[in-house]
Amino acid sequence: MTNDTGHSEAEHDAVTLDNLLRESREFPPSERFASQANATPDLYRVADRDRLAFWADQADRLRWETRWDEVLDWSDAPFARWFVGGRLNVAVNCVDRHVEAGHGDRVAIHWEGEPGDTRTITYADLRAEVSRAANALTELGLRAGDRVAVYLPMIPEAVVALLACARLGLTHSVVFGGFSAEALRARIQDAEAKLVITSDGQYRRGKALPLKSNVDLALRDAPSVRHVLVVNRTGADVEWTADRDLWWHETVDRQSPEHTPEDFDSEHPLFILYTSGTTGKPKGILHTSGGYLTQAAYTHHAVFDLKPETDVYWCAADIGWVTGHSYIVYGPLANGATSVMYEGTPNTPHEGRWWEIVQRYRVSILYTAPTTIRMFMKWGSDIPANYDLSSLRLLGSVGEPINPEAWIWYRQHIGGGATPVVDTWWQTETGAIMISPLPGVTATKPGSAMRTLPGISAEIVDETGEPVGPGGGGYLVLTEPWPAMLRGIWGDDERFRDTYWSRFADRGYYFAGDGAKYDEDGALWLLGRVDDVMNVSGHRISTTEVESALVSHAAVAEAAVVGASDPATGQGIVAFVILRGDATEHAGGDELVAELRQHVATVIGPIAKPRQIMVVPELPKTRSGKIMRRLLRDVAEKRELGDVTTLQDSSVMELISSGLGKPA
Ligand code: 6R9
Repeated sequence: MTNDTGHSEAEHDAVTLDNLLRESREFPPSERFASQANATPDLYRVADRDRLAFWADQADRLRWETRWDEVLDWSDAPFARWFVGGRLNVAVNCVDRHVEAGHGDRVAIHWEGEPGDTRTITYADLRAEVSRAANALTELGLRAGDRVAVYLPMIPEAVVALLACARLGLTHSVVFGGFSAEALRARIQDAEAKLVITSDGQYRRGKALPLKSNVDLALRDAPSVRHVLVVNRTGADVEWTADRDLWWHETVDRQSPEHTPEDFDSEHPLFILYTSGTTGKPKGILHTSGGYLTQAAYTHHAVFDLKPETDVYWCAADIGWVTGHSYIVYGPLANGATSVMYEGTPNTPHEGRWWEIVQRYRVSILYTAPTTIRMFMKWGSDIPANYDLSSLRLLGSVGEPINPEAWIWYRQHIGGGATPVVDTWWQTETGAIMISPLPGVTATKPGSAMRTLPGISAEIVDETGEPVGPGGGGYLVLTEPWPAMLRGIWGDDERFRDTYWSRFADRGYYFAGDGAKYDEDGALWLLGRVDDVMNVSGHRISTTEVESALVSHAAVAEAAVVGASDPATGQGIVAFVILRGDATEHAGGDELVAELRQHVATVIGPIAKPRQIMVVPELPKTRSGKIMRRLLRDVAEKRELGDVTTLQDSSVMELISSGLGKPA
């Protein structure tokens, strides 16, 4: 299930994505935008002159109870310490200090539920709610350093839960509400969470779906959990375990709205967020407090040009994704922004739902993913044309490379042909945006993330770590530590070094796992993952994870999974399976294939359901027994086969391609 052909796979990716680089259109910033922009060209110069002094200036965006003595301690690399000796409270920075500065009446969150119910939460309301929740968690016996799993839909309590954890120094671990009970269990077990915060159910596509029932399943084997705090969202019947389960409204609402915060070390753990790796077990990416919040706040200010008094900002991500952490919760709230938060799907009850929301709240900044933009393109430009979108002044994209055509469509049909579009590259591991145009400064090319932000150092290097010049392609690396960088993988230092720091160990570079290329003008183009992690609608799913799920089904002997490029979702999951001897009589049977797809959805979550499953007699393997996914991808993408010389038995490809692998 692993492979040893990483290098040739990267070259292969570079070739297939080469057509992205034919882009010659360029959009310089308008005078009007530039004259009011938060970012200035000077930022690059200041940061280049003295990087650490630049970051120290950015840290001054925050309120520190004790100032730091040293900006960066890199003596124990790759374990960084930023703003050493500094102490702060993250929740106070996101909430209380805005109230104290006289902005208690400013709306923090305009929330809209899928059924159409709404809530308006000011900074003063948020302070009261976070304080109540913090008092409740204290009453439940939680103490700084304990882990709390959060498994919630996009409701205000999700934001409140995260901030209450931050306020108490508890480490939250958000698990996406679309993940299965199995996935939840693995994450709870790994972090040894003491509390799970969930809801009875969630609204999706006009239906109330259960959520707590997954928690009940997960907790059959998760002895660390003492309590489950349940938000009443849908009113559905739920099973109840006495002494363990508690209603949010009974436990939180009766608490005092006053809570005296403590301060915590700059390096106090803030959250763990699990992300796919190249082996089956998800990695718990660990983030800490001071450096993370500094970079989240700075990037949110500079890249989104936020003016807290006048902007209405909407990051339409889920809180279970790192984008939700940094750009729904921590960045915007640290900056005192007014945000929109929407619970449901974009086509419930109609395909204009988002644009209705933009019109209603006069949204000025919108941040979403290319997969969503492509879906809107498919639905047609006449839908957004029915709404007044003139309030929009900046658009952002994140999650995967944005195709130039989607970029152009986004700017034209959503941005009225006038707004800057910022394509932002970053990862769960980087914590905050790393590569992006600066609106008002950078002339953008559709499809390019352009260049590293001031204060960030990246390179594109070849196999040996040598930087490639203009026009060259290779591996994206980060060459200097940055404040929001991950501090490790929860409970697995070795895997942390191995995954990110061993590839270019002699140079001390962080290996991002993405291929990238400079065009002749030096603009940076991301080319997708070079490892075995797929990107499906912006979700990272490892091939191994899906393979393991397939192999866990009684009928499957062996499985190989590849991400094939897909016009709608970026990549689609295509699986090749070898059936067990006694199952071969249904070989290729539609029923079995349907069952296998469902099985993967149950084990990992619906997002990981393969688009296609082909039953094959053999899998292509190298001499050392490793599957050559590159060839399977050729089949999945209906291309001519690449080099087969390292195959153990080259005839297997004929077997697979000749139709024995019946597409289903
Ligand atoms: C924030 C986020 C990280 C991976 C990353 C890369 C891809 C994200 C991108 C992009 C091209 C962009 N990615 N943004 N690729 N252009 N603007 O997505 O975090 O879920 O950890 O995924 O997503 O491949 O390595 P995460």
